[in-house]
Amino acid sequence: MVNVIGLGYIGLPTALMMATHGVEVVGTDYNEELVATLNAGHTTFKEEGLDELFVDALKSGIKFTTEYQVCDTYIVSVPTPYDKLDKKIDPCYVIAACKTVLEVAPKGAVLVIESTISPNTVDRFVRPLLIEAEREDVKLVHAPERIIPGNMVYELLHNNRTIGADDPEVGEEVAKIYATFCQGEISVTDIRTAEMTKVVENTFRAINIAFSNELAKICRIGGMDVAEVIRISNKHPRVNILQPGPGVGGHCIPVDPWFLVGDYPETANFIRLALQTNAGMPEYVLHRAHEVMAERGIKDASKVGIYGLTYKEDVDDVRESPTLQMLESMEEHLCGGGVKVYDPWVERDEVPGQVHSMEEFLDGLEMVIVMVGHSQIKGKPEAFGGRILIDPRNVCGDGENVYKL
Ligand code: SAJ
Repeated sequence: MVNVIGLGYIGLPTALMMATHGVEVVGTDYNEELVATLNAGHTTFKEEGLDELFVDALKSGIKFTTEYQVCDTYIVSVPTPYDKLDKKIDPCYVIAACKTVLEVAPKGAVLVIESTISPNTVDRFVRPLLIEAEREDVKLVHAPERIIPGNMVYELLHNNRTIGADDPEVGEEVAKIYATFCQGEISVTDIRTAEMTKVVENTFRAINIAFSNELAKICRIGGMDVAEVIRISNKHPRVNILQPGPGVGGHCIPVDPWFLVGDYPETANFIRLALQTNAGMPEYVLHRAHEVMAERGIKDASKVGIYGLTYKEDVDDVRESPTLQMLESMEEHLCGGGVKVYDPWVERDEVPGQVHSMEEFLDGLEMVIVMVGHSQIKGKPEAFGGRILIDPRNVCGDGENVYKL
């Protein structure tokens, strides 16, 4: 039996996927409300294909509880909060979960950590727990996740995976559990390499996006269309530039590369610069909006609204979102407070000026900053009723009222 600890964005779909592929699974979360919701037959976040998978997993007998189970394999997928000032992860939840596992795990159990951790976290924080608890019989594994919000169910089935283990035989055993559903290639390696690959993958993406954001700025100064430049450059067989945008959000791409900068501050200069470039984009878009306001004679900031609050399209996750970063920087410049914000994916109240329908949002606005390209509006600029659009994600087509980055 597998006990998945932490039933959030990663743990829940992973537990469901295992359960629907013949693995006996119990999902554990310390949040009683979340467990009650799952036991009442409801999922806890929106994700393509998740509800269907949930129904199938219930039929396959998955159980949800707040208790840790006695079983052979534990998969820890609790969040790893990030200290914004320190630029380091805080492994407190991973440590707490591992400690509890060590209290209940039978001799020789396998403890798999799926949570994103910075390189050396297992050596620095988890291994000492085993020594302290006199539980060196427990076998440690790190199996970092790679699924992308918005396409999680598909990617769980199809992505390649990495399994880092002290003992390659244990790595192969864990690989067999993942192979029940994973159709990708599973690479077995050591724990430090697995920790590093996870951070490297997200750093690669952060740098690529930073490059395209810098290209957008260069093209603006040079009077060129960055989308066209990137489209044609990407026709080269060895070039694959990502898209510029209003900033980089989520709990991974703007966060994980800082682990390398934090641990290797003298060396990771290029990575630091990429992160700073991305972090400056919400401010750059705001500056662009002010330019257009001046050009179009809009003097009253209350005529400008922000569409999109999530960190990217068609997800309900707002963590580190460029819109939140922009609102923060508006507050610093004392021009925030009450700017209208609308996001069809976010029903809960997240920010002061938030409204909950497109109609209410557009009422009284002359200009909209389109921060997220949700399907609701992608390729449909008419959804904004002819208002002036600032379109940093290039999702509103061309027109005299559409201003790109
Ligand atoms: N973004 C751009 N331009 C692009 C692509 C993305 O500006 O061309 C922005 C998005 O709008 C968003 C941010 O970057 O604000 C991050 O979004 P994303 O879709 O690139 O990535 P995440 O954070 O949803 O998921 C990433 C993925 N990592 C990689 O692709 C290397 C995913 O596979 C990981 O599992 C996930 O991080 C994670 O949990 O680490």
